[in-house]
Amino acid sequence: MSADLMSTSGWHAAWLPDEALAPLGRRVTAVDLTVVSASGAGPVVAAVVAEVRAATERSGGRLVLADDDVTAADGDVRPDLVLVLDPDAGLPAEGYAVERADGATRVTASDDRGLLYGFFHVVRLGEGAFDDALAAGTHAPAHAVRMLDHWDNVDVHDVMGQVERGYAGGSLFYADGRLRPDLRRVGAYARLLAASGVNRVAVNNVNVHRTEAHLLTDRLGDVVRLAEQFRPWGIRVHLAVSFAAPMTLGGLDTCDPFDPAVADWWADTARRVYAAIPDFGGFVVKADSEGQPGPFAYGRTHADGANVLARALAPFGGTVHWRAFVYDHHQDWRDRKTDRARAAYDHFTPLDGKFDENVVVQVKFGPLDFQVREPVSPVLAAMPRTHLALELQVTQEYTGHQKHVYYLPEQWSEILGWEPWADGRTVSDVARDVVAVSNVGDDRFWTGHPLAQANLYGFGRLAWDPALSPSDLLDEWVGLTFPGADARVRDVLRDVVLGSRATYEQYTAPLGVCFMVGPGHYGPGVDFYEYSPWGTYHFADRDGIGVDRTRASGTGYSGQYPEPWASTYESLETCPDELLLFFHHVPYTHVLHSGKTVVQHVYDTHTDGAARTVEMARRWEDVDGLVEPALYERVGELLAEQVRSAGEWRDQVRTYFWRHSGVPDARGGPLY
Ligand code: GCV
Repeated sequence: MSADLMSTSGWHAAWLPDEALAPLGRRVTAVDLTVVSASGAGPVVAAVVAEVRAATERSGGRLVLADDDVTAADGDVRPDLVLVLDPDAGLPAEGYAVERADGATRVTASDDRGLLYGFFHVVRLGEGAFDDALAAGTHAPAHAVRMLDHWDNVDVHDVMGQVERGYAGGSLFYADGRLRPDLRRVGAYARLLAASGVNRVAVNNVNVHRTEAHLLTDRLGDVVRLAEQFRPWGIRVHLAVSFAAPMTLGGLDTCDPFDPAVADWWADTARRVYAAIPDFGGFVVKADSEGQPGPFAYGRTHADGANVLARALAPFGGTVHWRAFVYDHHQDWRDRKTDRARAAYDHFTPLDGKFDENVVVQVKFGPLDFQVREPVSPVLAAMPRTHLALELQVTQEYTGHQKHVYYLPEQWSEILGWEPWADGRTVSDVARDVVAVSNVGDDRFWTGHPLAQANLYGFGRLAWDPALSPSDLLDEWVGLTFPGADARVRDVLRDVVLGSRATYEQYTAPLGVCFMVGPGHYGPGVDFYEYSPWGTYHFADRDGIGVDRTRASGTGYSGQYPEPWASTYESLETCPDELLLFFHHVPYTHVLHSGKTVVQHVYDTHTDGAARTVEMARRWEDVDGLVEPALYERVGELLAEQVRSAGEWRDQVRTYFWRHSGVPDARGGPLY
């Protein structure tokens, strides 16, 4: 462990400690801007050059800036690494080619961001980047838009705080009701994101409150300043806007998308935004959802609503990310017909083909809300004539509030690789963009739980290459974050982190039951949502449990899937165990494919999952003295909380099933 894991700035260096750049920094790197002169190359190239300069100054290597043939540029100095920006190289946007020849590694890109990502590719490889066995290849992102949405408020919200669903302290951007005067940490954040592959950031909460609405107009200067921090790292900023802005900010008496004055207001506003931020990314909109205004008030569709904003942005190349998270949050638990899971599909699929080219419909990965286990949203398979974004959550709203170790790439790679038609086409193939809600705050470790950094890093990397395995990704993150650490650190981290998604699922809501969470979405609350207006999730009675979402006898939700999934989910015979209670209401004694009854499965998984957290906490003690003390202590404290909380989950869920079913635990564990 080294003290430099904590940078002198006071925040943790995450996956870019100086040591991680040392293999490059010890060598001679030539940056070849033959075609694009260094002065005309722009801020991204300048950032790459500054990175190389800083790394070589720290570690004793050398930077050679060449504007012609670099091998001859500096007498007899032969570069170990040549970074080439050549717009005529014919490489894909943001992509780069890597090759090793004559004792030098050469990275070529056709655009500045390609150069940036090529540079970080070299950093990731460490010493391996200078190995003559280095494989040649071209790398390019699978998704052109890899975006983090911040649910940050400027003003502290009375219920949701500074960052809605944030578990890592305050906002990096805002404090005391305004933009932070010192934005150096935002620049450091942007650099970390660039190294992971993220290229877009939305800088405010999709629930746009009064103060935040003004970021679009008279507080636009704040967005300008944020964009300045992100720009050198190839990241464009987006803004969440309120559909009612023409009224609340513009003084109009309507926000009807068919009213010409409304369209003019949006067009004029977009013009002003682009005058101030020429590379502005666009708007993110939550409309007709959980109290946010939207086009329904005027009898218009979501396509009508999205398109009026899209037309304002189109002349400048901007995009509207329009969220499909539209459902009735004033349900009556007595009404057994309404099924929240159906809502996004019912609202949006009839509009397929009606959205403008620069609208992206942003779809949560599941039909409900970022649960531990949901089927993948059928909307993703049902809008072939619409650009779609897959929305994930890095912030651990339902997955342990960054107090529990929950390695999200294990869930995301399952989702990205899911085949809606079981024919080789994946979710990653149908979703043009990949978006996730950020898990970052002003916490010293950025993410509250230091190990949750692996989720943030993993998001960018998977959005770039969905085929990366979560296990390889973890090794990559460990290699960068703990460079030169004792081999035991890697082994312990693998033991603690890999499989943590399955462990969390074991001790929380079983078999695809959702929302068994308590207030704030933390800890067990088996019936907390059951009689609430937000939807009903398990229908447990003395005979059985689960939501009947079949076409035959239930809400018909299974019919929203294409084949073979519509039939697979419909039938008790073929429905996968882990989703059984999402699709079916069954007796407690129903026998799973695993051979266990539902109730015994619940008893066993909860006992085993909670026991596993004890092992995780024990295993962490093996790195005492091998990692920075502050990080060791933080993880240790949080693991203790995870053990406590998992025990609470275990006892409440097991006891609930015992009291409802009357079936004893065959393994004889305690029931209360
Ligand atoms: C930003 C869930 C969360 C809300 C969030 C909403 C959304 O309902 O609990 O805090 O609001 O999702 O995605 O818009």
